[in-house]
Amino acid sequence: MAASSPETAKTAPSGSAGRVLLANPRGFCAGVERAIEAVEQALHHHGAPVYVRRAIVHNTAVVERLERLGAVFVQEVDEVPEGAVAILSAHGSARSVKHAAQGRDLKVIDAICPLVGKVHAEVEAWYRSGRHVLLIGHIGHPEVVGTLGQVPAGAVSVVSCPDDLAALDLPPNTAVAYAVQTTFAMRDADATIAAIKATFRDVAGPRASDICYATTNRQQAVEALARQCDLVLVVGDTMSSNARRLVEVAQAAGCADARLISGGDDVPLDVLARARTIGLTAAASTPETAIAEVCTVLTARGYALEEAEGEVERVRFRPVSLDALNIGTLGGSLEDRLTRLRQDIDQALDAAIGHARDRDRRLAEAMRYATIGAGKRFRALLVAAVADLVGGSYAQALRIGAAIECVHAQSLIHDDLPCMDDDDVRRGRPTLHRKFDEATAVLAGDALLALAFEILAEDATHPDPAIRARLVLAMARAVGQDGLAGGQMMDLYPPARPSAEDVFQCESRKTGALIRYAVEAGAMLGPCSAEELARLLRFAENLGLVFQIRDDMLDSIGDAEVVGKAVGKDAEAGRKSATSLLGLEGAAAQASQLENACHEALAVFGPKATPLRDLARFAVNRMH
Ligand code: GRG
Repeated sequence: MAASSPETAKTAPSGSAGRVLLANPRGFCAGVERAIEAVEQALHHHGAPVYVRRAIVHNTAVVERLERLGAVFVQEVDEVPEGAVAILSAHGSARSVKHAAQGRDLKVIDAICPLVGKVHAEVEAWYRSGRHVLLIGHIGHPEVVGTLGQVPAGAVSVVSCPDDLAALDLPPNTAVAYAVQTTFAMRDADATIAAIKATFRDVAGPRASDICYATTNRQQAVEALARQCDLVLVVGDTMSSNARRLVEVAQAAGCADARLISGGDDVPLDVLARARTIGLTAAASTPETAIAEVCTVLTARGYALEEAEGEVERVRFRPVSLDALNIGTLGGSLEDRLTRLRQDIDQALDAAIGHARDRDRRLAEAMRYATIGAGKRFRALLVAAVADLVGGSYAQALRIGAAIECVHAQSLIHDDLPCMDDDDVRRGRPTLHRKFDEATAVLAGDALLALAFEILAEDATHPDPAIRARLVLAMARAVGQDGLAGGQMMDLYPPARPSAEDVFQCESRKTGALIRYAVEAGAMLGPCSAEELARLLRFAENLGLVFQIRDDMLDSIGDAEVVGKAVGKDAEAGRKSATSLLGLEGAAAQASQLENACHEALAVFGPKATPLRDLARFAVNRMH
């Protein structure tokens, strides 16, 4: 609260000094509220202390309040005692930070704002599709540091203004993509994006702006009122990038005197005499108490408060999952596990395809093109996670994962052929028949399918021949008439008026079968009771449907660059899908119900099923 100075102690009549226009919206955004709540919840569940790497949000008052509740703020995770709870800030963290936390066996909660997470996913997808990424942001800002840390060094260049482009050593024919720090100034980002488009010939960018809704709304709100004001006060912390941007926006909009203040104690009393109209706003990380303090000081000086019209914000995020506290023996966040598994699967596939000199080199090259260094590896991770849950071997799970990836790749190659979906782009690259030719695509698919069965049948996959036979049998069923081939047939030749049940059957075979197989195969690697198996299969059934529904939704709402393949094809072909049957909102609601059913099926497994829960969450929210 502001100290009671002689000036503030006297209360002047309301409106005699002028008016205060309160910008709308102002103050906390949904991502900030969610991150602060994550610390409070972690303290509630685990007791003090919990450790927080860096300021959870850029506001000293928020940090000090959480410190009083028992949070300990550190600069790096190596300051956190082994095994303790470590919370990562809302600005997002580099992968190396999570690896370091994993190395210390910390229970990690990632309080990253979901909208920053979206930028991370985009940057990774662009990097994986071979583009150099230009990140429009402020060098050294934690969000920028975290985003850079999602991909190898050198894959992203940070630019903050058009002039920075000249310093980049990139020829104009470089394929680039841009991403933007979520709290960047809109006007500056627009200028830099225009300069990028003028400099490079092949430029990709996000479908919707990366600058978050809260930054956009607060900048627009202060811009709208700044012109009428003699003074604009932005309540926020000097650490806060979005707070500083609000001052700049007010100045650029024509207010001669715009200042950043931390709270009531900081109100510049000396300039109030010159200010009849004061604009008041607050950064997305500023607590309501600080704004209220300023209002108290100003009303005591005779100003009347007036709410300006503005956007009503209804954005709410799901709370940060406290499940993430249990890393499980597979270790790390979902992204970390995926990164590690991708490397291991790539190695396993490379070894399985082999480098024999007496074999056809073009065929082997096409098989590698279709399988190595691409794809999310969702199904392989699923096998590994289920194997881990039942105490099975990672090496065996890896071989089964590689076999599944061969079948999956085969189905994608054939699906993309002109006689089926006729696609030119897959996983952000030319489809196999475009890169090679149709005959090679058919034969590479055949050879990959054979390779899958070869891997499963080999001794190294499991010492027990009966288990190997079951693995082979279940795979044959997953790809045949009751699986991928049957599902694809229903997709290509649907009944004249397909019912919801027809669509369900088609998707359950085309997509669900391989996902069910991944779970079933993983469960074969360790002891599993009949009840546990039934629950895992129920989980798999729901997960397969969620995965396909999200696929249908991405066809409507996805960005081709991020998804890695053409979008809008279902509508173009008049194909019945979850989205056309239920509408976008209905499909999202259905996906959410199915995700809940996944979690319900896993409930008995406790923390050990965390990686599976992460996969269900990923399936519902994925953008690619
Ligand atoms: C396997 C014998 C046999 C025949 C195949 C062509 C065909 C018959 C089936 C088509 C199956 C198909 C393409 C289903 C769609 C499944 C789906 C949602 C694929 C996308 O999977 P992601 O998102 O892809 O996991 P990435 O690229 O990440 O691996």
